[in-house]
Amino acid sequence: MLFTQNTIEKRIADKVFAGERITPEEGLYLYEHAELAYLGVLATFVREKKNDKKVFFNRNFHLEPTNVCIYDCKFCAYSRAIKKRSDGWELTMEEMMDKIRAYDHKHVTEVHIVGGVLPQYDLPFYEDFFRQIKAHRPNLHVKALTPVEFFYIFKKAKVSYEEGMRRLIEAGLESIPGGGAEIFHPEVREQIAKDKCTGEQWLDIHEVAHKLGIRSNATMLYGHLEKFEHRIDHLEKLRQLQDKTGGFQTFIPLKFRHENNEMDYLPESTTVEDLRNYAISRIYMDNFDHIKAYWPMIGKTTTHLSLSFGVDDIDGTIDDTTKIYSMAGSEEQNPAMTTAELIDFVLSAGYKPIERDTLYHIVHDYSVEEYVAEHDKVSA
Ligand code: V47
Ligand code: SF4
Repeated sequence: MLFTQNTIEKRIADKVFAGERITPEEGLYLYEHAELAYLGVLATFVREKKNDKKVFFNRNFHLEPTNVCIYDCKFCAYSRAIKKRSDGWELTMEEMMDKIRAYDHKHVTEVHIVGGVLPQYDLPFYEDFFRQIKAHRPNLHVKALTPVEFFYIFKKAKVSYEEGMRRLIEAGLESIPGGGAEIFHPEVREQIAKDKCTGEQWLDIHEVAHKLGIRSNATMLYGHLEKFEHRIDHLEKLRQLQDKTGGFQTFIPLKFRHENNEMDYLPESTTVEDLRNYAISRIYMDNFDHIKAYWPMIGKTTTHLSLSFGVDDIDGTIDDTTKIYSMAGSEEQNPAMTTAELIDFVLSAGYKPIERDTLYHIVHDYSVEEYVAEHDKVSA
């Protein structure tokens, strides 16, 4: 039997099965004491209640205008300082539009745009870029920028968060990815990402976006200097904002990868800790519909396992050109899975592959019988 009477595990399990929210103290207890198998049972219960056996993926591509950055986050293997800018890339508008046009005849529904922060990539630049994308391909969803960039470009343009966000939405911005969150708590943030926007500013900018009708994601960079208390503080702040706005779609835990950065002396978290973290996130974030494992970062094997620990979204791209993780030591040096591979990947774990658009409308259900029969024939 997994639970003994009158234990705190039993109380937490009763709450989760009854659909009640667990407290920060209970969340901390789970991080400090709970075993993986127990967490898997609870997280799977929540996951199946919200999303049954569905595993969502979408067809997108990444575009990174530059990897040169005025900031100096200690965990970042990807950026180059301005004084070393010749080692990096800085795309012009024309080069960026060429990258958009390169997907003209491919079935993609979303472009995910993030990168380093540099003065030439300012508010008018991004307004112009988003307008050009939408003029060229109106149905391509623009998911772009994080509060790290928003904070900088709004300040430079001397506009409020609200005015800046309105201008970008008018130009074509449709949703916001989850990056830049790292760990909100200043005790940790000041050590790993001290110059960029604070945790409060990150949350305020997402709140403004939600109020203007934009959906967004949230991340947490874990497995470095933070303690479990800092993770719970982070989850709690997101859960509170979600209660207020309902604007978050997905929570994405990001495992710290330690190669080629200033924190390479730290060991990486174990796979068991990664799975515990997915499960606790699923249990704690009761007002988030989705938990995503970003497979180019965590690797295919852990992603497969994560489906039994609360994860229902694997991002999934036909061509992932992001360098953030391969440069920091991820198993996936050239992350790309074809749609057929991705579907196999999900079916072979016993789940239902569902292609979604950015806003989780179902584009195609690949679990229907004809497809599974066809798939079995092909793989036989
Ligand atoms: O904020 C940087 C992280 C994030 C490392 O919203 C690192 O759909 C691990 O947020 N080890 C950017 N992580 C990426 C991001 C993201 C990715 C995929 C999908 C979505 C989404 C969002 O990458 C940064 C930072 O937390 N990061 N360096 C590293 N060494
Ligand atoms: Fe710049 Fe982002 Fe890297 Fe920080 S994580 S140095 S803000 S590119």
